[in-house]
Amino acid sequence: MSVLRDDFLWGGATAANQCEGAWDEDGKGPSVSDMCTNGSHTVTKRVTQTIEPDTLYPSHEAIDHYHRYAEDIALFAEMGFKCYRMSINWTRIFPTGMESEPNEAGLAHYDKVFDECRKYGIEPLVTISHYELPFALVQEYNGWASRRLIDYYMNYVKAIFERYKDKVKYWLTFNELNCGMMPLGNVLGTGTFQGYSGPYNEVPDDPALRLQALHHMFLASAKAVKYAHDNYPQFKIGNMIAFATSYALTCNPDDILLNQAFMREMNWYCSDVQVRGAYPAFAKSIWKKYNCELATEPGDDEILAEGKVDFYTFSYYMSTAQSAAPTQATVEGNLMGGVKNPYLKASDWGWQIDPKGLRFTLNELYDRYQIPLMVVENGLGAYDKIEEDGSINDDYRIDYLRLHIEEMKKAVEDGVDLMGYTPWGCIDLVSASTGEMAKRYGFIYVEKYDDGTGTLNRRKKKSFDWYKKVIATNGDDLA
Ligand code: BGP
Repeated sequence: MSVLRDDFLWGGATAANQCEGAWDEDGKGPSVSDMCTNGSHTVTKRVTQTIEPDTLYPSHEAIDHYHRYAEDIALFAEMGFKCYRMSINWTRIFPTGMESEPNEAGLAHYDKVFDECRKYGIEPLVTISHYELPFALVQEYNGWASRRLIDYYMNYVKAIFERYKDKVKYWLTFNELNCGMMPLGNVLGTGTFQGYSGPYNEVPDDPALRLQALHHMFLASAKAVKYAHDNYPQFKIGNMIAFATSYALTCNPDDILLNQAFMREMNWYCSDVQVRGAYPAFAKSIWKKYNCELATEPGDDEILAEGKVDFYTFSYYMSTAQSAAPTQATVEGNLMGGVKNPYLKASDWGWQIDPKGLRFTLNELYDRYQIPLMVVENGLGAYDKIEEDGSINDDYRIDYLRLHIEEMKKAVEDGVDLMGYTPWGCIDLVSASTGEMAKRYGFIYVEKYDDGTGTLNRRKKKSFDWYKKVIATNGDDLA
């Protein structure tokens, strides 16, 4: 008997900007991701204000999912997916974000994608905004720094809710909202890089402005939740946090306090607002730390209170540690900082692998919030090799996923209400942090390479059949 629910949402996750390509087709406008060049583990990708000639912008073609969605979804169905987490590219629906009417060609595209999912009984889980802010809103308003964006976001939300009300039940308001807590979030998260060109992690940073931008995003998220609850009672709306699990490096009280502050700032600040509908008490200390005089309007508290999410989702790849001692070596990772944990090994990209940290995190979250949880990103970015016989033996990926699923099951036995699991990049796609293709996560290999070449053909990796068996046994057979 599986410890997981009978209706457990097994599946995989992608984002439009990292897989669709067709960046300027059928009326689509440029998004913030379309202004990012390629990069690598060692060379930081750049953001540009105009499209530079002879420069590779990986999102422009990506893996061409826009034209190959039917083939890709058929492969997901073959693995037995119950759920496909994907995003709608905002700029297909509103090319600049500021139009009053949506672009019919863009809307029609996602009708086809959702119909294709439904054909196989796959439940779409749609991220409304996954690093796809219309670039025009950066040029015009400096992104979410402006309160005006709440209305533009709501125009978009209303258009897609109404259009897809019979096809989509599960929605996430913003991908990894808490990346706005980090300087790295300026480009893909808050869109606060008006006029800036250069390495995407070196945008002149104004933490107070990011906190203000986040306030606008909290309001936008809450309004979307309330609008759904009022008009589409069948919908379930979740948040999405890049969970930065962190431990005190030692039991030195200085490390403990530092870690507590880190967890509050990186995780609980955004989570508490979206789940509890109000800023936590410690928010004041964060505003003070960053000299932020948060500009609010009468009624904001009510908006937040009325927009509590129905379920909590997060990405989990790694954990980190905090030390008050200045000499510790630091770690790399998706958005987070911290020091090396001597008990953990790291991936090729320096992300510290910590399956038990997933059990810890699920328990921490459920203790705090008591609402259904879902792991909507997890996985191992790795170099894959095609053998002479054409096979790809990604045992390292199977090991990573197996260990995480085992810990997920233990968390369920601990009492956590877990809805589902959608590992990241179920098909190889462009890396968000580096712009590479070489950092692969998929069960499906895509013949696309870092120089932009490749046939774009798909082939199954060893993990494909493994995951199919995992789903078929509802997680019982992980061998
Ligand atoms: C998360 C993002 C995804 C994704 C993933 C893996 O932060 O939500 O968009 O790409 O991390 O990160 P990367 O692509 O940098 O390896």
